[in-house]
Amino acid sequence: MPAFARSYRFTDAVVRKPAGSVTEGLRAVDIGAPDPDALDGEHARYISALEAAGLSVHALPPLEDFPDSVFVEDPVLCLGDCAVLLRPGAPSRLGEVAAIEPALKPLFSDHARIDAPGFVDGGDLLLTERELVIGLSRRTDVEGARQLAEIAAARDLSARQVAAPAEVLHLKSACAVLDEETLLVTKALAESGVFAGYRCLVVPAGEDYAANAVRVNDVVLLSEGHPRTAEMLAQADYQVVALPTVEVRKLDAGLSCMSLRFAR
Ligand code: CIR
Repeated sequence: MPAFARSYRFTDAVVRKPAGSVTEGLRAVDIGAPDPDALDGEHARYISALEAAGLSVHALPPLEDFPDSVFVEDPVLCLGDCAVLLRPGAPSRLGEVAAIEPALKPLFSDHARIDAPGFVDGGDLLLTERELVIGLSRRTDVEGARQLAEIAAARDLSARQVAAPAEVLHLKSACAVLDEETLLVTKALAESGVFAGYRCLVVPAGEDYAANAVRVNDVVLLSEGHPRTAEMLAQADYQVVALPTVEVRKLDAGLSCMSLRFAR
C-alpha cells in the first residue's frame, strides 16, 4: 500500500449518525446514560471539524438495533484501498459489520475480513507510517490479531501485537498518531516501552483521556477540557481543534472511534 502519510492524510471519512438507542451503549462503569440531543450536537461538531479539515464526509443513517453503531471505527479498518471488515469483541456489536459492509463496497476496491473465531476491534489498531500496531485487549484476541497481520502482510504492511493498557477499553484510548514519527501517548504507555523508536509526546498528568486524539491533515482533533495537552501540542507546532466529548465519554468512547478515515 502507498506509504505517503497514510496515517493522517485523508480525503474521506465515513461516520454514522447516533441512534436514539445510544443511551443503551456499552460502558465499563455506568456514570449515567448520554443525553441523546447533546450527543447529536457533539457528533455534528465532529462532522464539521472533519469537513473543515478537508474531508468529504459520508454520513450513514442511525441503526437503532445497535446502540454503539455511532462508533464506526470498531467494525472496520481502512488500509489504503482495502476495507478490512473486523469482528468486534462485544457480542452486541458483531452485527455492525454486516450493517456497514454495503456502504463500504463502492468506496474501496479491495476487501478483506476477520473470520470466526478471531476478534478485533478497530479501536485497538494504531496504523502508523511504518507499521500496524495491534493491541490485545478484552475485545481483540491473538487469533484476530494473527489474521489481521496476514491481511496486512499481503499488502506490504508489517504488524505487531502489543498489550493494550488494562485500564482503558482500547489501545487507541491511550495513543494517537501525530505525524510520521511522532505519537501522542499516555505516560503509562510511554513507559511500557511499546513505542520505543517513536518520538512520544506524553500527555500531561490528569489528562490521559486526551491521548485519544485524531490527526487529520493539518489539524489535530483534541478532546475539549485538556488545556495542558493542547498547550503542549501547540508548542510542538501542531494546530489543535478542540471538540466536546462529554457525552461519548460516558460510553468509554472518544474522538477516533466516531469515524473511518481514508484517502481515495
Ligand atoms: C463500546 O464499548 O464498544 C462502546 N461503548 C465504545 C466504543 C469506543 N470505540 C473506540 O474507542 N474505538
